[in-house]
Amino acid sequence: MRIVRLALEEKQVKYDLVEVDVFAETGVPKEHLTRHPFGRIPASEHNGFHLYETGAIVRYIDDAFPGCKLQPTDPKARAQVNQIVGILDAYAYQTLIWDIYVERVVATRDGRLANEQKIAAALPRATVCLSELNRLMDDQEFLIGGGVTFADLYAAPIFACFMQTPEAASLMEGFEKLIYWWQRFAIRDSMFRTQP
Ligand SMILES: N[C@@H](CCC(=O)N[C@@H](CS)C(=O)NCC(=O)O)C(=O)O
Repeated sequence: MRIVRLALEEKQVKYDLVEVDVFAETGVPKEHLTRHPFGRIPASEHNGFHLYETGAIVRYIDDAFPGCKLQPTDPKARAQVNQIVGILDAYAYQTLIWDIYVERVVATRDGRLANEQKIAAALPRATVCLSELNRLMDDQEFLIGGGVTFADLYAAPIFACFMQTPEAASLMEGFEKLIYWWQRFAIRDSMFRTQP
């Protein structure tokens, strides 16, 4: 959901946020299933046009509203953005968020023991994710190209959580480009304005 909010903020599109707790003990609120039949977030509505699925929503925002373009027009840069988005969705989200952040930070907050086996098993996968992001990114302020793209918007919410874990310090060692990117991106206005 933060990815969609970041896209709106970066393009300076005004929006109303409706918070839905899809993890509620009582289950996904019934009325939310009309927005998202699979009971997930995010879902969006613009002038009666309803969407769910992050990829569809952010592409619609980028195409339908003025402001900075979040996808490069150069075919190679565009493909690189899509590749990074794919890596984040398919591998980094599960590994860095569910296997490491949720077990290390959320579990403690919820008063349960971390699943150390799950964390240990995730560490090599985390290294592959981080090393690939560091290798594939440009040597600039943003992951790909000279401006914000979907690559940054998909990566930033994951890093905002993962960097809170004690594991992050050693896992990030040596990935200088990625460290520099995160230092710069973490302090953008859009990040402050979308803090959970
Ligand atoms: N393919 C969906 C995935 C959305 C998704 O999994 N959202 C998470 C929150 S980040 C969720 O709603 N999880 C609730 C659940 O797994 O029950 C998308 O890209 O929008």
